[in-house]
This record gives sequence, C-alpha cells and structure tokens, in this order.
Amino acid sequence: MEQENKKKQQLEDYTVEDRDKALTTNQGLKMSEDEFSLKVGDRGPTIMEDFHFREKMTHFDHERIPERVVHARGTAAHGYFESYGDASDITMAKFLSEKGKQTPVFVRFSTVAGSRGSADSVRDARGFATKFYTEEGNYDLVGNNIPVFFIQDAIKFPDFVHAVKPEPHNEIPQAQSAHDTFWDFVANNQEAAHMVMWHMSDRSIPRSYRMMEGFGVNTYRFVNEDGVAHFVKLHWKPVLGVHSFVWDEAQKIAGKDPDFHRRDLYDAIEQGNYPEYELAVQLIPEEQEFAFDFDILDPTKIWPEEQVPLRKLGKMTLNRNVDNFFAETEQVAFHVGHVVPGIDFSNDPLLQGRLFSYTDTQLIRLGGPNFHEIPINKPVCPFHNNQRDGYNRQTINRGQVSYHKNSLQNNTPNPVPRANGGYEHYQEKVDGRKIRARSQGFEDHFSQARLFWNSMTPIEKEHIMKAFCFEVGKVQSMDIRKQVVEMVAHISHDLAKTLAEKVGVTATIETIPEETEMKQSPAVSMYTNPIRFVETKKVAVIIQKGEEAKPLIEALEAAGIVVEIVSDRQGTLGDVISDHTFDTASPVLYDGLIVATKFEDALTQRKVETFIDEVYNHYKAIGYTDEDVIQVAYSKAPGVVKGLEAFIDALATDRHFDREYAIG
Ligand code: HDD
Repeated sequence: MEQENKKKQQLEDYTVEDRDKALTTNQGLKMSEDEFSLKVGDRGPTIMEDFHFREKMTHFDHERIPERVVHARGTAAHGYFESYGDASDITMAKFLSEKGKQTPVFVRFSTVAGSRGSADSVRDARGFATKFYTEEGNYDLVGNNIPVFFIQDAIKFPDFVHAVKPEPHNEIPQAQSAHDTFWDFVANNQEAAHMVMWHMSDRSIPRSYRMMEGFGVNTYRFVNEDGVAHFVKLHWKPVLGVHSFVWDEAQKIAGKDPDFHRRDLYDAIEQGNYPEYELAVQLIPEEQEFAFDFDILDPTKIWPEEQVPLRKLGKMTLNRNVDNFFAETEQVAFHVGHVVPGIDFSNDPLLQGRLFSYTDTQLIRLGGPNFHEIPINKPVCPFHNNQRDGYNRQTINRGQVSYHKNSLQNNTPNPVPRANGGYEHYQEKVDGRKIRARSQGFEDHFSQARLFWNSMTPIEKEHIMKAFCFEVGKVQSMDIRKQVVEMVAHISHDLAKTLAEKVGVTATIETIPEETEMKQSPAVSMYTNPIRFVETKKVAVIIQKGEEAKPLIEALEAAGIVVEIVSDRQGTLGDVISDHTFDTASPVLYDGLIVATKFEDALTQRKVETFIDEVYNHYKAIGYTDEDVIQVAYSKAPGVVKGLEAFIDALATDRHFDREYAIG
C-alpha cells in the first residue's frame, strides 16, 4: 500500500482545474468572446489592437519544443519504490536503508530511434528511465531494456545515432534499423556485435512496458558509510515476467494501433492493474575488478547472472497516470549524474560521456538552465545554492548574497561534510597517461555475442535468424550485406550461412575460424523459464447473441482477464455490450481469442475466419465453445482448446510456438 506521496503533494500545487471556470487571458482578464477576432466591421480586416488574438496566436506559435534527440517517443507514469530491507552494508543511499521505506518515483519508457509521433511496436531497444524523488535529492536510473550497448565510448554516440536515425538525404526510414546506414555502422564498428544479437532477438519487440526488464547498462559504484565500494550493475525485473510480440504482429500493430504500448500502460494503471518491477543489484568487490574473462567496465558486456548473482533491493509500483503529457512526460529531464550519497560512478567510458550529455541536451530542449524548477523535475527535498537567473527563473531567492564564501550570511548556504549528508566523490586512485585508445580489455567483441546465441532456445534462435534476414535483406548495398554476414560468422557459422543464402551474398565464411566453446547464460533467454500468467491479458470474445456470453465474460473477468466483445455491430447484444466490430477491432491487439459463435452471413463469417487465422498465425491462445464454430484443422492444434478452463490454461502460455510444427 502506498503511504503519503510527497511528489504527488508537491505537484498538486501546480495542477490547475479548468472545468467550470471563466475563460481569461494569461493576465487573468475575463473575455466576452473567443470565436471572433477584432475587426473593422464584420467583413473588414483584423486590427492590431486585438491583444487577445495576439496572445492566443503567439502562444500557439511557440507551443513546440525540440523533441529528444534520441528516445523522443515515450510515455510515463508515477508510482513509488519500496525498499525490501536495509542495504547499508553496500550503500549509504537512504532510500534503501530500511524495510518498507517508500520513495516517490516517475518512470518514462521510450523507444530510441523514432520521432515523437512514431509507432510504439517497432523493433528497437526501449528506454526505462526512473527518477527517484529521495529525501537526499533526485536519483535518476537511466536504463534500457537491453543490458548492453552498441558502442564502448561515448565519443561514438553521435555517429551511432546518425547511423540508426532516418537517412539524412531523404529522411527514410522512420523508427527502424533495417536500412543501409545502420548496418554499415554495425559492420564497421564491430563492438556492436553483442548488442545487435539482443536487438535482433524478441527483446526488442516487447509485448508491454509492463513486461520487460530494465538495466542500468553502465557499471556504477555503491559505497557504504565506511567508504567500502563495490562495482554494481542495476536491474529491474518485471513481476509479470518478460514477454514479446512476434515480428509480423509487431509490424501490423504499428499500423493498427501506433499507441499500443502507451495505451497498454495507461489502461493498466486506470484499471488498477499496477505494473510492478523489482530492483536488483549485481555486486563485484573492488578487489575483484580483474577477476573475470570480460572487462567489467565495458558496456558491451553483461555480468552473467550465473557468475554474479542478483540481490533484490526493493519493488517499484506504478499507480498513477500523468495529468498532462507535455508538463510531465515531455518536460521530465533525466541525467545519469543525478545521484545520491552511496551511488557513484565507474570509469566506464560510455558512462563518463553520458555524464556530460544529459544536462547539455536539456539546455536546448527545455530552453535554459532552470529546467530543475519545472514541477516534474523538482526535488521533494529543499535545495539551496548561489545559482541565479537565466530564462524562466521561478524561484525568488531572497537577500543580498549569491556567492560563496560570504560573511553577510554567515557563509551560507554552506557545503556539509559527508557525515552530515554531503555528497563526496569516491576517492578512486587514478594513474595513467593521456591517451585516445581502446582498452585491451575491450577488444573482444564476439565472446558474449556467442554466449548470447548459445543461450537461446531453438525458437529464439529462429527468430533472431529471421530478424537478421529481414533487416539485412532491406539493406540496398550488397557490399554492406556481405560485410554483415562476415561479421556474423564470428558469432555463428550456421547463422552466417543462412543469412548469406537468404540475402543473396557469397561471403568468405569458411576463412573465419569457428569458435567451438559453448558457454551459456540461461538467464538471458526469455523462453527458458517463462512466467505463466493470465491477469491483465486482453482477450477478444466473438459473439452475436449476448445473452449466451455473459457467464463466460464474467468468468474471464474473474480470472483477471481484460475482455472485449467483437461482433458484427457495436452496442447492446442481449445482456452484454459489444465493444467492437470486425472493422474497429484487430486480432493483433489481443493476447487471445474466444470464438463463441458462427455467423450465418457468409461475408461476416469470412471476417471471423480471417480474425482467427491471424490470432492462430501469431501462436496465441484460441478458445471455442463448440466444435461447430472452429475449423477442424485448428481445433486439433496446440493452444486451440474447448471450454473456459482449458482456455485460461492455454492463455497462460504466451505463445504456442509448437503450433508451427503441428499442422501446415
Ligand atoms: Fe542516453 C536519453 C538510456 C547512452 C545521450 N538515454 C536517454 C533516455 C534513456 C537513455 C532511457 C531517455 C530518457 C527520458 O526518458 O527522458 N542512453 C541510455 C542508455 C545508454 C545511453 C541505457 C547506454 C548505457 N545516451 C547514451 C550516450 C549518450 C546519451 C552514450 C551520449 C554521450 N541519452 C542521451 C541524450 C538524451 C538521452 C542525448 C536524449 C534526451 C535526453 O537525453 O534527455 O542526452
């Protein structure tokens, strides 16, 4: 249960209710007319005097701000984090210091490459950025749903982003990596190999923001009161488990409902189905920095969970939608440098560069240095310093003094020592020559790409292979296709050979030594230990006479399933209400389907069969009430079942992939 939420209280001071109020200008002047500009005669020209027209139009003309240079498309929610216990043995962060301690949070999920108006279901990494409003200041954990990154050094970030974004000469394609510049970048910057394997896997087409993991990606440090430090990696584990679309479905959803993920999160919260994620940490003591066969500062490497186990720290619950998308979701400003005592940085060169970029980008995006005063960004604890002025300054700092040191104000605001909560950077001893070079420990680009491939179940391998064929098959340059195949040959000869054949290139695979070592990390597989559940899954029920369906619908809802009725018309159908027709609904928008009727009208029945085909082709559960309503071939296939109980069981399995081999 959530206790008093300080952030919610703070935001209420800024929240305005416009309902039932008189219309005024921004100066508070009530207006008697808002439909007509001030003219000379009712057919004459508009006159300069019309301050109301000018104010309204000027505000409108300035409504847009630049979208985020990456992660432009996103959605967000409020909630709280609750600590499982006292983690003071590893960090002095107060929000982790006692069991049951709650901290308000704001989380923004996003895609990376697409523009603000792009579709949600595209193949892409997903951003998972959390702002903890702690009593010691804001702590931002700015992560993704994939634990590694494309590049090792932040100086390459502009190159990578230029390559994945739409191509500059024609701005095509939108929100996709299936094009020449992306794959040219990958083939020529082979540190991307491991990330590309994740990117081609089903991880990059998540079913829901509620059903994906989050990773801090970079290596950070936890420091306790005694100054003892551990290298750490942070993880979010969704309570519902990790679940994905299939690729054909994801592409269709992009057209049928480009807001799919946004809507899914919003609806779940409105329905009281609050998404939950557990925060966990992997810890490596300082003295074991070099104890692994990978470099722990390399952001293209995971720390296999089997080698470095997870310790769970607490749980986050998202329980409130935003009141205003722009004010909150668009204006929230995350930064990896927003930390609290007990959380520190490593020399991971990607993280070091991020520490510059995030504040810098807010300056242009939010129009100046006072973005911390925007309500969504404001800490819930007091903040005082000698920074002043700038565009849109809101704080009214009283007094004569805005400098340190001073005597007029008794030298305040004053820095405080660590013992009193002052942030002190971890005193790492650093020694070296200035050099622009890749660390030797960062040179191996393929071992973990292979580890990932070897850890996949057969169906995951097949999906990765198909994703490669799709993406590389869209590349126009045959030379780039060949380069990619040769890169992939360092990961798996089988994968490279299939890819070469499918995309029509002859590549020199045999000359690349085949790696025989078969290390695995089962934790990276989505399908090795899937979580089965039905609660919050969305099911379409096809009926035409409502009175027969009411008990069925009630039983589904009692199991926590979200039900929508689809029929040949909307509105009242006996004693239930039909939500959709076959035109307003789409089979790709549901996790499962129950067919409870057969239509006499041949055209309508054809629509039902098309609906069933699509659900079937995407391996989703299908229930039927009677043999008459389903084709015989389907009724014998896995995951196509008769009766309610069998359907609920079939729905708990996300996808019945064995269907592909059962018939057809
Ligand atoms: Fe980044 C946004 C995650 C590397 C520079 N990044 C951004 C967001 C997420 C991430 C989730 C969206 C935050 C929001 O919702 O507002 N970024 C990552 C992860 C990375 C990563 C997990 C690899 C470990 N990023 C990265 C590098 C740089 C940036 C190497 C530059 C050196 N990222 C930015 C940015 C953005 C951003 C340009 C765009 C909008 C923003 O910051 O606020 O500064």
